[in-house]
Amino acid sequence: MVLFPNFEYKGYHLIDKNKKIKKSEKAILVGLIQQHQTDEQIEEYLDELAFLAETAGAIEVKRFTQRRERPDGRTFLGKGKLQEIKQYIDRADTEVDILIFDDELTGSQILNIEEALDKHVLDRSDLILDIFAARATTAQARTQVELAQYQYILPRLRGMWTHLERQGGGIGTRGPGETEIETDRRIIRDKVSVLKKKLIKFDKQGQTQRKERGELIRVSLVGYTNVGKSTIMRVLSKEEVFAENKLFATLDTTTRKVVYERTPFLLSDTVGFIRKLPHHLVESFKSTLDETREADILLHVVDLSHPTFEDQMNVVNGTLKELNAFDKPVIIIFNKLDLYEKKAFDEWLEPEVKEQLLKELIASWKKRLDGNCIFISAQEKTNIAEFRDILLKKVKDLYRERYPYKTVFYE
Ligand SMILES: Nc1nc2c(ncn2[C@@H]2O[C@H](COP(=O)(O)OP(=O)(O)O)[C@@H](O)[C@H]2O)c(=O)[nH]1
Ligand SMILES: [Mg+2]
Repeated sequence: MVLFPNFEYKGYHLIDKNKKIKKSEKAILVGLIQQHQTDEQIEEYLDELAFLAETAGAIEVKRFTQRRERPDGRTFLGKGKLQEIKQYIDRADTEVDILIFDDELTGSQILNIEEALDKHVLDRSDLILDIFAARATTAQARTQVELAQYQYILPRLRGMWTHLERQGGGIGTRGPGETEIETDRRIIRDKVSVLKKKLIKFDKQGQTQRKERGELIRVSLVGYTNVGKSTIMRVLSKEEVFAENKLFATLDTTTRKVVYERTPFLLSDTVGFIRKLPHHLVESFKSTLDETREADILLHVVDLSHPTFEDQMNVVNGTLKELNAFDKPVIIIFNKLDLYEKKAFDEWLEPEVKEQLLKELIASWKKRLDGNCIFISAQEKTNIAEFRDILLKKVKDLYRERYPYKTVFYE
């Protein structure tokens, strides 16, 4: 019998046990800088990677970056940089358990770096999958994550086998041949097809549920992770929704019926987006994102206080395009106005000057977005009434457009 190389070995995922990062593991973060990126940008990206690592339970001890046209085929980084990292690891006063790369690496790149440094290596997709696996609580989310994990592993099988072979210890005297790898591939492909079938069932259940909601207008909160979607959901629907200062606190879609001025509509909160989201994850989360795809109005929430919020807006728009959910009425919700004010304005600034600066900021975005935006603080409940009015008007307009002869939903 062929041994399915399970990934406990040297830290690879064992799907059923998931969780690859152990609590408080000390991590080195590594980023490759492409030509067009500024130093500031790469710091922001690594800040995000650090936040992801922290969410997964690891602790950042050091960052390394390298400016390179493109990654090295074999080792991702250049030899010199690897050596520099090795020297850091070997120092007596440092403690390192793992390396986390901000990009997706190939199986053999991971293997080669692990060999060179004798430390576990995770790439960005690994890390995100790890977080998703830990956060998946419903059967549907678990199935979706598991599918994404298998699909991520499939092209990397050979690297993992080679891994076992080179490590030697106990797994068999000779390395696996094509047949063994082929057998494992078949096992994984079978698993993938079972999971896909399972997801189709969830899809059907979701479709039925959505059909039962009839003609209610559907509003969906979308946005980058940690921008305040769930907090806004809570403010608008006055119900307890889980919000947390962590990435991907929400993995499932929550839908609530909300009624303002006798106008009912459905409001949904769902998983957030992030840059370089593993493609398979987007694929397998399609049904969770159906609510977004089928929404009538999108509320695109933006964390105004984040230094790269415009970047994040582009990532969200790109993902929406990928989901075929781009072509809908959108209101941009610039959230965390309170935090923005704290960060952007000096304390001693005259209130009038502050007000003027804010006015200009708002005016310029209103102009750019054709008026379809609002600046709020969900936490401080600033401008919530105005936000509601804008939303309500959009909802009512849609009812009028869709059911011109019906008067029940609006005045
Ligand atoms: N300062 C500030 N923090 C906010 C605001 N809205 C949300 N947050 C915080 O941002 C974090 C992420 O919020 P959450 O609603 O979970 O974001 P989600 O990932 O988009 O659903 C939480 O710690 C919230 O308390 C706001 O208007 N101002
Ligand atoms: Mg959330």
